[in-house]
Amino acid sequence: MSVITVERKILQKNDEITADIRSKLQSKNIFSLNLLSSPGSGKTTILEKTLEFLQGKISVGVVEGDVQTDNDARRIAKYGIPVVQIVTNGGCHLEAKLVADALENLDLDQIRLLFIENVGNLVCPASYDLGEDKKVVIVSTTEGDDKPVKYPKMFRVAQLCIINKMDLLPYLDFDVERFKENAAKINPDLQFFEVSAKTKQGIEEWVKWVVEQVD
Ligand SMILES: Nc1nc2c(ncn2[C@@H]2O[C@H](COP(=O)(O)OP(=O)(O)OP(=O)(O)O)[C@@H](O)[C@H]2O)c(=O)[nH]1
Ligand SMILES: [Mg+2]
Repeated sequence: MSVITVERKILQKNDEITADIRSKLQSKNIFSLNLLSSPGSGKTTILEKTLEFLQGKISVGVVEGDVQTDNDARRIAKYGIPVVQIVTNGGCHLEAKLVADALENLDLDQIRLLFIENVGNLVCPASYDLGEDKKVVIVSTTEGDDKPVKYPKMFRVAQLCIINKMDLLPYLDFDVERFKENAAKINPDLQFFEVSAKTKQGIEEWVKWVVEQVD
């Protein structure tokens, strides 16, 4: 009983900070995306390829979330864009307070598009809004096409779904149509992109969608 009460309070506090982040980003006219997936589905690699396409077009900022290391922030920094690494020290998701602190370290007047790469985890991050405009769930073909029904909350809260590692399809049992059907059972409004961050297949279409949101 008391555990449930504490959990509700934590989420309530998160929602309060989320509202502050949302109004701050709106006042600066910044469009923001929260990238969510299991560990290793390709969040950072998709981000890297996206930044290649966006270079010189839109000013981007990135908040990286990881349990340990600043590896991902270093990968993103190579593109010469502002990036802040949050290390959760064991925490399995980003919370609004952490993102609010990270945003203090970015010059929001210089950014039109903000990516937040969440901690790799298909469960906990689904419960924490971060003040983002949209949530993007990324699933790679190596994970199996039943993930939407096994981890429904993530697919319920997301607006977009990127299916990554399409280049590996010939070696796997992953059925793209079955995956989409499973996802549609949870969230009929989910919009899909099929990409390979490795070969860049589908990245241009995804980037086009991103640019349209910012314009
Ligand atoms: N074959 C193939 N490999 C990929 C693709 N995208 C990413 N990878 C590989 O998958 C591994 C994990 O990619 P990351 O981009 O680091 O994954 P992530 O989701 O950011 O991982 P975490 O931040 O640790 O949760 C790396 O070895 C990538 O090179 C793809 O489209 N095809
Ligand atoms: Mg990563």
